[in-house]
Amino acid sequence: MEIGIVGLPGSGKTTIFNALTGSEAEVSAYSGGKKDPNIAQVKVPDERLDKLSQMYNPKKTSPAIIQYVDLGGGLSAKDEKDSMDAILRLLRPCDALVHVVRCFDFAGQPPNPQEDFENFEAELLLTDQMIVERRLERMEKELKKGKKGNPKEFELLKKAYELLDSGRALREDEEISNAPELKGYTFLSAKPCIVVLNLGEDADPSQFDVDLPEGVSVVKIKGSLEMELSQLDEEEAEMFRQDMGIQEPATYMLIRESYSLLGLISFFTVGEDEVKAWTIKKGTVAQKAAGRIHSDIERGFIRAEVVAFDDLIAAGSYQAAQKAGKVRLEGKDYVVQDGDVINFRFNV
Ligand SMILES: Nc1nc2c(ncn2[C@@H]2O[C@H](COP(=O)(O)OP(=O)(O)OP(=O)(O)O)[C@@H](O)[C@H]2O)c(=O)[nH]1
Ligand SMILES: [Mg+2]
Repeated sequence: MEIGIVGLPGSGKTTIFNALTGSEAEVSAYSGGKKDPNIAQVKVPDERLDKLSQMYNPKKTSPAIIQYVDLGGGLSAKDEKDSMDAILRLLRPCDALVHVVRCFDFAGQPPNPQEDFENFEAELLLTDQMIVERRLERMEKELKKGKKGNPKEFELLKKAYELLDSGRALREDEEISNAPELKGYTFLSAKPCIVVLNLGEDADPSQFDVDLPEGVSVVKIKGSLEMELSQLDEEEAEMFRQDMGIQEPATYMLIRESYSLLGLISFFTVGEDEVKAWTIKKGTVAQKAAGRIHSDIERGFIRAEVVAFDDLIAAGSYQAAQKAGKVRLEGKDYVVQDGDVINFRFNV
């Protein structure tokens, strides 16, 4: 999974990026223009994977991975077409956006999270509207020339335009945000969005709230504090957390929120070589899930041998789970459940 970190200049994007990834990217005092994005990958923490790894003692344990991309300077560099295109190229593969909103005093400016949120949201909408407009114009020209184009795409773009024009994000419309005809466009406001309220170290989180449009979720993170903690070694960080009554690293909370917002679940494959977590959308059927591992396994799918994580752990071993009748054979249309341990049988 890939997540793009966006927000107004100086809102603390790089600070949050560092907090989430344990990186030490340079935090600028309002430098803006930096061109190169910061990119880092984090492992998705999952106790179930740890337990399976204890059971199998494999050569390799592979957690799910999230990649975070922090865009230097935000969207506001869009006066040059080049940089806008560069931003879109970076954000295209992202499954979701984290929108960082400043909730700390900066350079004598008190925070105004509601206004900041709305301003940046408006930038997202405007960016999309420009893309839609450009495309519609071109399509209309081609229509006049007698070219047919794709009528469905045309109709969806019109609908998108109206939505944006009324100040609403494309993510609010299920048809538009999922339409295969619009996949190629990288509409930023169509991506699921989590707002991170970036709080100062001493802030009382209950003091900050923002009214958000439908489908946008919010987490509160003390960015610079979490950044410092993430740069300590595990033990030290844990001591500080206990002292301060912080239950877990902010990154855990954000990952959970991302999974829930995107409707993601995990299944596991196990063996002596590798125990691995895989991320899929809720509702994915067994044959499609197999395709995450390899297209050959999807194509040659015969059956899925499935045992629920809890049943496997309760039984103590795979053989014991089989004896207890907990290992089922499922067909290609079986809907994979969170925590399923799956052995795919296939034939190529
Ligand atoms: N007090 C306080 N300051 C913060 C916090 N987060 C960021 N800052 C400060 O705000 C300034 C901007 O932080 P960055 O993380 O560089 O913000 P950014 O959004 O990446 O900035 P650009 O990339 O320039 O758009 C820095 O001086 C940070 O030290 C916070 O939680 N509390
Ligand atoms: Mg930055």
